[in-house]
Amino acid sequence: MPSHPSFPERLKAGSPVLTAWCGMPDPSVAGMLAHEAFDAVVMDLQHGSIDFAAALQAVPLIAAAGKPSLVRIPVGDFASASRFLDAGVSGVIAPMINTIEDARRFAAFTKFPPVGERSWGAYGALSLTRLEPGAYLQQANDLTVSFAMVETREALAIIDDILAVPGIDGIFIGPSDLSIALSGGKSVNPAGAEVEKALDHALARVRAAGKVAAIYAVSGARAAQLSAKGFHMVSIGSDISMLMAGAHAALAAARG
Ligand code: 3PY
Ligand code: MG
Repeated sequence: MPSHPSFPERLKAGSPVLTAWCGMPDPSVAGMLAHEAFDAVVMDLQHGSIDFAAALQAVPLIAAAGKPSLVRIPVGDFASASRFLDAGVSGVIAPMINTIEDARRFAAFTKFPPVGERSWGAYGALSLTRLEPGAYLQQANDLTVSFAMVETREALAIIDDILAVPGIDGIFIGPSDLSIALSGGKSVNPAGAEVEKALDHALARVRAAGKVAAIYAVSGARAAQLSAKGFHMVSIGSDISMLMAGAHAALAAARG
């Protein structure tokens, strides 16, 4: 069933959810990656070149492969978060959540009352979940996951407060931006010692809050390390990096 009412439960089920990460502009790329052995597909509207319309079109393609879809919205674009939930995504990742007010506003747009202020109009989600409107209204807040990105010193310092905001289901670490922040802008090193220490701290705080922790990994090998650390969801590389890696490997083999 393509509705994924169990996505939040799946996140806590034990083995980490491994997601594809798509930024290429054609929705069929996300649809095709959904047929690979990923557990879910994330579309990146912050840094990818996929736009709102293409990402919306990808949602039913991903669902047709029996997989949940998630989106990373552009910074502060909480209205799009609601529209993607209306279309039937199972999760939204909001970058640069650096204040409690950011977290509250994000939750307001992604959760129905009494938790938030999400407005009614979930037409794609009703189709994908096969739920009647009343049932969807009652269940929606628990069927979808709102991830606040923690990727600055400010966010790290108030991680407990972000996790305590009603409607924030978990945090998603951006290790590259975090490494830039922790080095005072000197370097980008998403697997450096300072980031590693911050990840351990963040994971401990998430566990204490009983919520979920997700992170971006630049490669499959890094994803294995982060899964072993205990992240509930790990997003791997990107469609474009996989395309380039495949091209390099094929050309290296062809040229001996
Ligand atoms: C980061 O590492 O900063 C991210 O946002 C992941 O793409
Ligand atoms: Mg980032």
